[in-house]
Amino acid sequence: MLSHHGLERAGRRGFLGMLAAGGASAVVQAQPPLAVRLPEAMARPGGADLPYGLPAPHEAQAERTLSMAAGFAVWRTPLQRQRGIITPSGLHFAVHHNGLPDIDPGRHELRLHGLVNKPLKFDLERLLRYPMVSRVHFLECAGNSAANALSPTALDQTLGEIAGEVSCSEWMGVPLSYLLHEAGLKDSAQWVVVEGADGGSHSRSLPLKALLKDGMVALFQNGERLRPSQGYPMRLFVPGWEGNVNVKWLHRLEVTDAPAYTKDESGLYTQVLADGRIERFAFHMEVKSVITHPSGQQRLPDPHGFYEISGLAWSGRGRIARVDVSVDGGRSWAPAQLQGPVLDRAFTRFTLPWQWRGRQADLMSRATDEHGHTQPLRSEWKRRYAMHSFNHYNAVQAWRVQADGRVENLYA
Ligand SMILES: Nc1nc2c(c(=O)[nH]1)N[C@H]1C(S)=C(S)[C@@H](COP(=O)(O)O)O[C@H]1N2
Ligand SMILES: [Mo]
Repeated sequence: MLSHHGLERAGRRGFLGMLAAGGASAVVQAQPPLAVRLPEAMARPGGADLPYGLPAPHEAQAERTLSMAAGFAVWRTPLQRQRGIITPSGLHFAVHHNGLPDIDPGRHELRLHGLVNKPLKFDLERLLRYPMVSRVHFLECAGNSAANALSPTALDQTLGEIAGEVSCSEWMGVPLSYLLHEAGLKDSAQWVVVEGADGGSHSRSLPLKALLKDGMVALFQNGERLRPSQGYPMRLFVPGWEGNVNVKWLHRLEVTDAPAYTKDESGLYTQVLADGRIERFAFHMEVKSVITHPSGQQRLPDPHGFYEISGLAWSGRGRIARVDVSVDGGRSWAPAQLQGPVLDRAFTRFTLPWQWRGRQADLMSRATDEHGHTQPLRSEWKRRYAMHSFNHYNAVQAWRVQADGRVENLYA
C-alpha cells in the first residue's frame, strides 16, 4: 500500500521491509551462491600515502564550479555530491571581490579602535591564546540562486550551479565579545565597521549588539586553520547573516556610533522591493531548502525503482522544524524525516523514501523553521521584490523528473 494522500510514497517501514525482502528492483535479485574472487589489489603491496590527504582520484568530478560576475570570482559548492551536513573545506563555496590576497600570518594584525577606551592590536600568536568556541553553521551568499530569481526561464543546470553559494562548516574562534569588552566600549558605541585586508578593502557596518551576542573571529574551519579561500588567517563570522558581512582576511574593527554606508553596503547589498522601497541592512538569510538528489542534470537509472529523496534545509533565524516534500508539483505534501543533529543555523539533512513509477514527476521541498517562517513559492517571492532584485532568494526549488529519468530545473 504505497499511496498516501495521492503521493506515491513508501512509508518508512514499507521501504525498509521491501529492502529486506529483496523486493525492490533496485536491490540485488535472488542470486546463485557467490564465488569468492580475490580483489586485484590483494595481489600486490599497497602504494604510499601523502602527508596531507587528497580525495580519491576517481572522485575528481567533485569540484567547485567557477563563474566570474562583474569582476567577482564565484566558486560554487557541488551540493548535489554532498552527503551529511558538513561541506568538505576544499569544496566550500567562495566569493572573492578582489581576488585571493597572499597574507603572511607572521605579519598579519587585527586592530580594534574607534569608540573604545583602550584601542587594541592582536597578532595571531596573541589571538590563539584566547579561549575559543566551536559552532557548526552554514554560510550563504546573499546572491545565492540569483539566476533563479532573474532568469525568465528555468536554466537547465546542476544544483551546485543553481544554488551552490552556500556551505556548512564547523567554525572555531574567539567570541568578539571578549575582544570588545577588553577594549571597553564607550557609551555612544552602536556599530562596528569591519574591514578585510584584500585589495579594494571589502568592508561592512554591523550593529554592535548582534556582534556582542554571537559574532566571532574565526581561526579554524573543520578542525584545521582557515583555508585561504575562507579568509586565512582570520575572518569575521556572524551566524545566520548574509555571506558578505563575514569579512575575510579580517584586519580592522572600528567601533562607531553610525553605519559608514560603505560602497559594498550602499549599492550591492540593498534590495529594491516591488513597491519601490529599499531594504537596507537586511542581514538574516531566510529559511531555505534544496533536494540534493535527485537534482538538476542527474538521471534516475531505474524507472520502477525505489529512491531516497534527500536534501538540505537551513535558516538564518534558528533551527529547522520541518521539511515537506511533494512529488506531484505541490498538490500534496508529505513530511520528510529530519536527520539529526538538527542544529541552530546549520544545514539539516532531510530524507523521504519514494517509489518512482517511471512517469514525469515534479519534486519540491519546503522548509519551515522553529519560528514558523516558511519558504515562499517563486511567484510569491517575485511579487515581493522589484523585477531586477535577486538577493535573499529563498523560494521553493522544484525539479522535474522526466519520463526518461532525466532531472531538470523547474519553476513552480
Ligand atoms: N575581505 C573580503 N571578505 C569577504 C568577501 C571579499 O571579497 N573580501 N566576500 C564576501 C562575500 S560576498 C561572501 S558571500 C562571503 C563568502 O565567504 P566564503 O568565500 O568563505 O564562502 O565572504 C564575504 N567576505
Ligand atoms: Mo556574497
